[in-house]
Amino acid sequence: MNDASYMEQELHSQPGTWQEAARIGAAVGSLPAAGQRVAVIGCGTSWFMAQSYAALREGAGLGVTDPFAASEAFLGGDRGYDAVVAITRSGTTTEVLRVLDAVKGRIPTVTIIGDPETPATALSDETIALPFADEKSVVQTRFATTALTLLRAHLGEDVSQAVADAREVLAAPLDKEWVDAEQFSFLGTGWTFGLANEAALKMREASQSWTESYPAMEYRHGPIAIAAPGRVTWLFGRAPEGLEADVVRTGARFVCHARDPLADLVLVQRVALERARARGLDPDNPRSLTRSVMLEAPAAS
Ligand code: F1P
Repeated sequence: MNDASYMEQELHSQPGTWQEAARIGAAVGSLPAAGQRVAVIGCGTSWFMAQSYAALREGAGLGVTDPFAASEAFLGGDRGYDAVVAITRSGTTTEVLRVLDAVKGRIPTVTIIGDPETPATALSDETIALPFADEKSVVQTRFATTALTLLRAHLGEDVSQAVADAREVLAAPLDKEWVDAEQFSFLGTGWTFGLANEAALKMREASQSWTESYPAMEYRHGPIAIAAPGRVTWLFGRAPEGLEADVVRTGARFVCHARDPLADLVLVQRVALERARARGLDPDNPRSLTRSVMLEAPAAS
């Protein structure tokens, strides 16, 4: 892998970073306790990981857990949040910093962060640093999945099957049909809806591909009109009854694997990388994107 892109190197390191995160997650004491009302915030990829965590935590009966894009977070007093969990690889994303600043002293915050030497650390009551999962590529792969693995382990999940499945996915040949397809719709239910959103974003960021994402049961409520030969409908997790037949009838390719859904996201990362290569794009420096979005402070009046 001499001339491998950072994205390639980073996405291939995931089984190892997941194992490390699982160790930390199982022991960490700063994440919200069972029963607490929690808001989870992030931007871009980190927002989608927030969606997955929220569905897992609330689904496990551990308390109300609401995910927000940091720019659209409603954390007012009458919502009664006991804790805010922020997810940010860079620690410099303006919208995340604004939320941390706004709730300081009012709601306890814990930030899962890739680079702890950044402003988010001073603005957070607690941090969980994952510098071993930080990345050089603009397009995030391992930080996001490693943060989510930490959270899954903290919720009591055994992630060893996910690690094993990721290893398998990284060694498997890629289906050429996925590299050539005209369009992808990604679907999920519960925690895998966040993964579907992230898969669609990854393909857009790395390879400028046309992608969409929906809760699986929403797909028949209109978006299935896009499904056609040469296009792919990719479902994370279990397929709702009858969905596969409905998609197959359109001529689109239906993809749904039995493996751990987070490992299936690794497969999509690989497809995104191959599509970037096939189009002569540099996935480490995607068009119009920066490592994080840093907005200027409004001028003082
Ligand atoms: C979040 C993020 C990335 C996105 C883009 C801009 O960054 O939105 O997900 O790919 O590069 O930044 P962070 O807050 O996790 O550092």
